[in-house]
Amino acid sequence: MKPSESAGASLRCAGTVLDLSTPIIMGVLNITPDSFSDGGRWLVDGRADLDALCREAVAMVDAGASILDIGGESTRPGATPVSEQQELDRVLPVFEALSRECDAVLSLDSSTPAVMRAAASAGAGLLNDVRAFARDGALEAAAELGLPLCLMHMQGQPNTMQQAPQYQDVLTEVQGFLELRVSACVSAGVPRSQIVIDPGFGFGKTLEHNLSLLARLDLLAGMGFPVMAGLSRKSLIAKLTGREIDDRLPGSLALAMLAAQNGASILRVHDVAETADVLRILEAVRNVHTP
Ligand code: 7PJ
Repeated sequence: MKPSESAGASLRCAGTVLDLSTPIIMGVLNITPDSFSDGGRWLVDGRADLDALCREAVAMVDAGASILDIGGESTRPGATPVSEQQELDRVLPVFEALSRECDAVLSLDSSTPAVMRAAASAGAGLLNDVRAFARDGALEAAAELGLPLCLMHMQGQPNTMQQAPQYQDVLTEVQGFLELRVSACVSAGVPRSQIVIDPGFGFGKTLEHNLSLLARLDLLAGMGFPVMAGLSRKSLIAKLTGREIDDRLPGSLALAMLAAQNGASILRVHDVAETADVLRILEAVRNVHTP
């Protein structure tokens, strides 16, 4: 089995170097009332429950997460838009607390330049944007902050993206979009070595589109950037297995294995300990010496 094309890559995350020579895990912490899987879990009267979050964050890190992804905007289809102030109120205290309490790279899941700047000051080590830094001012802010960036592909906007996703050729179009965003980043002064790409599973994609992207994730890995894959608990699992959200762990693990095998370097997941087992098994098979 071949490791990813970008094996050997590393990311410089505000004081920590993330080694991507084998796939690593990003644990998801959504500080929102309405995210599809952990929505409402961490918010009490509109504010983050910091004690509970710190316990969960430490548990995720102990279980094998190298990165924690913290977001204050739900991007599920039909989610209510969030204001800049609401996003700040939700995530900033979390960055402040977790940068003291836990030993992982903290990633911000946001498209909003002011939130990027504030989170970076409060300890963020990576910026993850489902809109690939296309919002006004986002790319400038990101380039100035000097953190690694994850560029994700999305067709359309969250509230309508799942209505009728359409592609002539999903692989070529996603790849073309990511190439354009990489060029924009490089022109803005972001080093190529600080860029991560992500096909955006479930963001303006039918089941068929998601499966094509997963089956040929090696093509994206071949672009020479580490690939992030977010498949955990997503609705493609429901379409394939009929399972409700709480019963999607087996499907999530199968998808995590396939993504890592096909070249993903960062797995964005809710179930960290279970995904860590998957990666242990994959690495053992990759490292076995066969005649
Ligand atoms: C993704 C994400 C993903 C990246 C979400 C959820 C839905 N960021 N943010 N990739 N999905 N980079 O919590 O699963 O797939 S929000």
